[in-house]
Amino acid sequence: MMKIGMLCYPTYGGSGIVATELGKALAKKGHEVHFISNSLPARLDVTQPNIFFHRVYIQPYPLFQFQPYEIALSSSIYRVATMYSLDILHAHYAIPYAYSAFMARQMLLEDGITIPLITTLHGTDITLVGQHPSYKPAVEFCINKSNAITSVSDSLKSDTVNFFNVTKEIQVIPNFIDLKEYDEMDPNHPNHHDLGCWSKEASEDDLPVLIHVSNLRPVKRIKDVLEIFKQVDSIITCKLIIAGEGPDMEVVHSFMQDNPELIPRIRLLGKVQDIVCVLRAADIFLLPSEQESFGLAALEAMAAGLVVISSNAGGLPEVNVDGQSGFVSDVGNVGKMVHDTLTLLQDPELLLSMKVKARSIAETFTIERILPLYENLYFQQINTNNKQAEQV
Ligand code: GMT
Repeated sequence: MMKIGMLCYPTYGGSGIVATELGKALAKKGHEVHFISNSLPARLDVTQPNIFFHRVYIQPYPLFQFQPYEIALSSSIYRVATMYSLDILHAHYAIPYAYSAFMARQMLLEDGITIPLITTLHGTDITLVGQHPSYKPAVEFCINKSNAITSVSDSLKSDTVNFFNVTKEIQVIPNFIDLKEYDEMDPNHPNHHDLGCWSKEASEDDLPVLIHVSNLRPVKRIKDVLEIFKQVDSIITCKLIIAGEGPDMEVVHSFMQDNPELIPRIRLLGKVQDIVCVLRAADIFLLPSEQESFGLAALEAMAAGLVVISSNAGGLPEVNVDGQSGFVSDVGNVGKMVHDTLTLLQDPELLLSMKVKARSIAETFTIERILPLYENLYFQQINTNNKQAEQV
């Protein structure tokens, strides 16, 4: 049994979801998992055995124009590691989690405690924000100071090596899903479109449903989502669900104002708790992102038996296999994405066979396959750390 400090964003973003699902699976196997974050991670239930949550409190002070979260986070990590004798720290997303974990590790060292740090790189910590001169030197530093580094796709690994001077090997451990949550979603299931709280309402008129799930940041190219919907709808009447909230919600609102005839067929759900339930309502998942290190949202859609129309950004082609689970296009090639969506909607047999294929590809990314990769890495790092401690 290991005692693991899981450091992650609590929000609906993919890195927090991966950290939470990983922690939950580790806890089920008997490991003690301590989540450290500024609020309770979205999918975490602290009443479950072996799960602990430690909130990072930031003391407001009039002198601070910006609240120093990184310092409060380092103090929390230090405190939890000491109180619970943690064996290992796992930081999800370099900024600020790997950086604050490094500081906490240095603080622990002063007390004679050595603790290995694993950093999982998730995406824009490398491809976007992490490259900004304000962050780049610190990101590079904390990557190199981690005892082990993992990335969620081959593409993100090569981006990391290309953009940063990385002195350590990066292990690719792909994201995963818990298929049990999707079991009754098998597209061959007789009630496939009749399950859940939302699907009935959505399918009462039997129109095909397109869906986009994201935190609506510019990187998701929401304009492309709306344009695909508009062009497809002009040929085959369909509906669009948008789940999630974010800065580009304004883009959605102005599109709706400019296209009032489409308003009845667009459903904005905001943040959604049970995404599986919502995916049940849809046929095709749209993800035309500018950057996407992996595309967990696409994998979740595939597990729910949806076909994916995506861009070829980053690691997306590693998840959405072109011509099998969906179709992949160059970023911004809305014309091809419209064509591919219409091809599917005009050929129900093709749509169904690709739904089945999407689900079977999703079945290669199960928690059962991925969990041992993380567990082995933890064991390795803890053993190396113990051996080094014995030699001192
Ligand atoms: O990197 C981000 O923009 C945020 C991050 C998140 O927390 O949502 O998303 C990234 O990590 C996910 C989980 O590993 C991946 O599935 C997403 O593809 C990735 N997002 C991007 O690369 C834009």
